[in-house]
Amino acid sequence: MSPMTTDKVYQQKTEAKPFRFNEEVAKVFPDMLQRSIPGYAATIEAIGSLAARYVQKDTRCYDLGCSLGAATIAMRQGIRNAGCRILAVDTAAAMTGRCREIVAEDDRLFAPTTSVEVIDGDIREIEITNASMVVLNYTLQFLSMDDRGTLMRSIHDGLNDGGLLVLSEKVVDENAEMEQLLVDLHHEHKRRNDYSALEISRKRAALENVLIPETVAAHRDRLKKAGFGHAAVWLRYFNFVSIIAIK
Ligand code: GEK
Repeated sequence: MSPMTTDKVYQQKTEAKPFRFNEEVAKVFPDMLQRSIPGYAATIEAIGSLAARYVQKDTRCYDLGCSLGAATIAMRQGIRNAGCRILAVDTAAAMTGRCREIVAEDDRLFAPTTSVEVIDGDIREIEITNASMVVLNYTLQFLSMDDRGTLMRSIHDGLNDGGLLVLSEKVVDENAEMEQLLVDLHHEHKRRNDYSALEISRKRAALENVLIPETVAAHRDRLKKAGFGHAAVWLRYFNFVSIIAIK
């Protein structure tokens, strides 16, 4: 992959606009995620390890809201069984275009056996079948509450028995004081990663009404209602969590 381009999106912005997954964002996206989401790299690493354990022979894996395909590549490198196919889905053409280039580079370098199909599509309309692993890495948070429930049920129904869901999300705390502390710690983390106070506040405003976080309890409840018997938070870093659920 080419060297990472630094995220300066909110240095340059003058007018306030809602956050969009456009070409400007796609160009700096790996840098943006690494510097903004505490624990992002740990999540990608764990997705590889989990793929090695859970992906069964001749099944499908889904990376829903794949962006540039970081989780897709991690799954592909982790998979130990033959006959698997990864479907990587995103609505943003700027993301899928670059994702295809990254997958092609991975094909060229490693000639992996697992095939990858990058789909320009809405994850609310994708049919999930014969799946042994589904990844929703910081994507569910962009859907409406109704769509979240419907998608979770269709993921559950499309997973084979013993199949795994990885759900990573930004969350809110039930307690206002704790929430303020976690938000402050996150902003301090971003400042340590060289974002200015102005960039942080502009990004925060842009994400308002675009990214709607819920509590961990709400996620657990939805997973349970969708039919997942077991769910565990395996990572929490400030107000970012990653949950695994097994069918
Ligand atoms: C990673 N998972 O690097 N259908 C398809 N894609 C969508 C939809 C939708 N309805 N809504 C949003 N997206 C990645 C990171 S980023 C996280 C995921 C973030 C897509 C959107 O276009 C974007 O690419 C992605 O979800 C969210 O592991 O930006 O905080």
